[in-house]
Amino acid sequence: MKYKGIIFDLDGVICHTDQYHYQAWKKLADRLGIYFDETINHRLRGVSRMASLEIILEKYDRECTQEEKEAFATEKNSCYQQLLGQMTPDDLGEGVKETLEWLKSQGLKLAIGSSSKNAGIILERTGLYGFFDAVSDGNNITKSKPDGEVFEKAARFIGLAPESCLVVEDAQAGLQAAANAGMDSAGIGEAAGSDLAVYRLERFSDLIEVVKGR
Ligand code: B16
Ligand code: MG
Repeated sequence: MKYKGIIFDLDGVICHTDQYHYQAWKKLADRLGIYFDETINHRLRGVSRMASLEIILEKYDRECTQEEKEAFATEKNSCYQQLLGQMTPDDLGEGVKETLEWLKSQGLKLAIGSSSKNAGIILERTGLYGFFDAVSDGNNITKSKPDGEVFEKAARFIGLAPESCLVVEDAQAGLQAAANAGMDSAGIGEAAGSDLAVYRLERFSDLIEVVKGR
């Protein structure tokens, strides 16, 4: 097989927490009277919490202090975590569990590479806690996607060189991060249409054909 390990983005690839991010940011934006819609939300995919807040504040008619920004981010995160509390294993994307199990049965090392600081909660809620060989997330990085750090660390955690790893991503920032880390990537969802994606997945289970080299 061409790859020895696969590093998965979490939000938008393994499960669809993107809708919860949207609801939580929308609640904050509405409270502050800031215009926010799905198009602006789109720019938040894969980027860190504070970078997401900066994008939302572009439409705010006043300057905020660092303390205010931190309070806003905390407010959004509390709302987001409440929404995450409703998640169950049924929130995994279609074919995700079966495909992950098949990949594992082939001896591939599997890791998470997510910008989220809530990755642990999400994995727990969806029944995947402990399934992956390693989790590299928003808690162990200093630079968020599109920097390659989150994937470089994931590869290090599973003991593999970048060229032996394939990244699966739904966001442009994530595909860029994979390229910056020297890794091939497979795009799913909107990222499937990006020139940066080496492989284009119509569905998650298409990964099986990719690793078989077909
Ligand atoms: P949190 P991913 C990313 O996760 C999300 O796509 C992005 O929208 C979010 O702002 C970021 O995590 C930080 O999340 O506020 O939970 O730390 O796609 O890299 O798995
Ligand atoms: Mg994502």
